[in-house]
Amino acid sequence: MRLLRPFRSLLIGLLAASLCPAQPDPAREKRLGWWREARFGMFIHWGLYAVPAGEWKGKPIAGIGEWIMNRAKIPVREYELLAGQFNPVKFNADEWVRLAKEAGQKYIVITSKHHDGFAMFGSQVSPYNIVSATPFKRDVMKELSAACQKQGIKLCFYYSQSQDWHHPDGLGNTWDYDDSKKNFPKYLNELVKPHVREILTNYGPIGLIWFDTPQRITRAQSQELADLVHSIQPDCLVSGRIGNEVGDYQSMGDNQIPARVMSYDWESPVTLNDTWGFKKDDHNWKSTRTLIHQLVDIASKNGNYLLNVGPTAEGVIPQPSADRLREVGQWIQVNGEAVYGAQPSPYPYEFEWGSITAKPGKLYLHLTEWPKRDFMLYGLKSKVTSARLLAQPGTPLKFAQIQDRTARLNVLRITLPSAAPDKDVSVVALELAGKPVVDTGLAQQPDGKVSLSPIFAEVGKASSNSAISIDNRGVATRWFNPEDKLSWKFRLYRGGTFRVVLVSSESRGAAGGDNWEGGHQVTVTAGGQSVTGAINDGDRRPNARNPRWRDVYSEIGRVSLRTQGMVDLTVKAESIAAAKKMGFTLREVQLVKAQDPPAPPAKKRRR
Ligand code: H79
Repeated sequence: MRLLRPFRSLLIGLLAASLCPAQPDPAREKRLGWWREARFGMFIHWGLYAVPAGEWKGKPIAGIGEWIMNRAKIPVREYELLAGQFNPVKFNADEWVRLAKEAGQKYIVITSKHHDGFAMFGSQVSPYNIVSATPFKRDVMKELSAACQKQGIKLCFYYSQSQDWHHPDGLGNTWDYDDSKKNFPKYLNELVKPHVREILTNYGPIGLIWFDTPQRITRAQSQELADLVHSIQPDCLVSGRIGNEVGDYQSMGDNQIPARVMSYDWESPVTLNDTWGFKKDDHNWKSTRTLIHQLVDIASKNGNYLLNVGPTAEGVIPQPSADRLREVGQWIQVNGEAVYGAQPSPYPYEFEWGSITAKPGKLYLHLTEWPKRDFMLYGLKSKVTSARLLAQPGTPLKFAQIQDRTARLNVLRITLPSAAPDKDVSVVALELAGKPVVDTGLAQQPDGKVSLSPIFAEVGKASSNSAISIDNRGVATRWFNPEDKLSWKFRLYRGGTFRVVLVSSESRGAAGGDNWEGGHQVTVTAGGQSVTGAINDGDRRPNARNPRWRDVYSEIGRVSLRTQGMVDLTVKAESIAAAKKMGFTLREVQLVKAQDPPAPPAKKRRR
């Protein structure tokens, strides 16, 4: 059995390869060329919802701004009146496009029609559009198209194909229209397809159509829409949210960044504060530091970063957004080489110190924390021929590579200047002799720490009723059955005493309020030793990569691991508290080197 194991996985691999031949569609590959190079785009949510800006009849409406019609259940006849007030006299297409350029963004995706059904382009299909229904009367998309062509930015359109709260047969409006009477195909044929034809015909070359929330749409309907796009502009991409997996690339959930390198093309749409469409009371801006971290983290995992701005009803991109975008742009001025056209990290897992991107013959180490001493990287087998900071390209860095065959350990040690050249992310560019070859197995890191994400765990479900699943953030969710378990194998290089820390995660499902549940008793078994302890709400910190969902740290005990080599680790719950229906959400298991033996009691030391 043991002997057979490698062959078994080989067989499964071969079988999988033959079932899903890695045969990329040449037309799609061609379409994806510019998009893979771009890595960073500007999302713009702009529509009638910018007029109420989060407030209706004197009351603040909770939630994302562009949803105000739905959240406040505003009747169509009332919401329509906003068009008469929409007069964005400060709108200047050249300025918006210039801001995107200054930020280092290569494409703009703007809402041509959001769920509220109002077309932000001149249309012959329906008078409910910016040219026919507002005092402004200008086709802002024509102006943006001209500005984009002049400044070399790809213009792209968001289009809500399923939800349309204005059209009687569109989805989502159940307060004006009887849902059971809706004729969805009629809406698709009479509004969506003619609209899509217009936005692909009247505004020059379009980079992509960003469809969203594919509710109720059948595979045939999604396919027909994608075919329509490609028939008019063969080079125009279709986002994954067209539904039924017919898009050209995948879209992550809103504000979600996955926990690992993905093999496919993907994009994360991210808000600068907590809303997409402008809300006057939302001042919860992400820091520039967080934005740069997200940019490099996403690139390191094979994705694109689509960062949103929500202009006001006057046509102004809020100053805090513009300031941050320009700061990101300054960073890109120096470090863009490590982002544009970057290939993902050769390591499948995340590093606590930052992220890695690659190019042929090159690796880029994006250091979000500046090391106190030398920087060390384990597992790189390729020969490094040079190292330099992108911020100081004239100064080669000293480095050494050590290979320990018995420990199966490759160490790269780089000597860095004492101060970081950039306060947020400093990038070390390595030149390699050949392709990067790395040890991809889970392993202890140079600081002695072992971090294990559920995304790499073997999931042991106790029964077919077990609901446990691992989301894209790497969080084990729906863990209600204490018989379920997660297990990992990792390589230990240096033994010692380790604190066993379980990092739990706030749930992303629950809307508002407290969305975390603790009180579970959990056992971790590592190298044959078991410790049991409680998941408690002691220490909550924003997650560096997904700041919307905080991490909750619980230390449940210590284990002593002495021997180098492969170690088995299993997490199992003894009991799970599930009154709030969240259960045990696990984002990571950490073994942290206990630095010093516990201090002896104070009085003994003194005498
Ligand atoms: O365009 C942005 C969002 O308006 C759109 N996608 C991004 C890019 C989006 N459409 N639907 N959703 C996101 C999911 C929406 C969920 C919520 Fe709600 C809307 C949570 C709060 C408001 C629906 C209404 C669920 C609870 C209340």
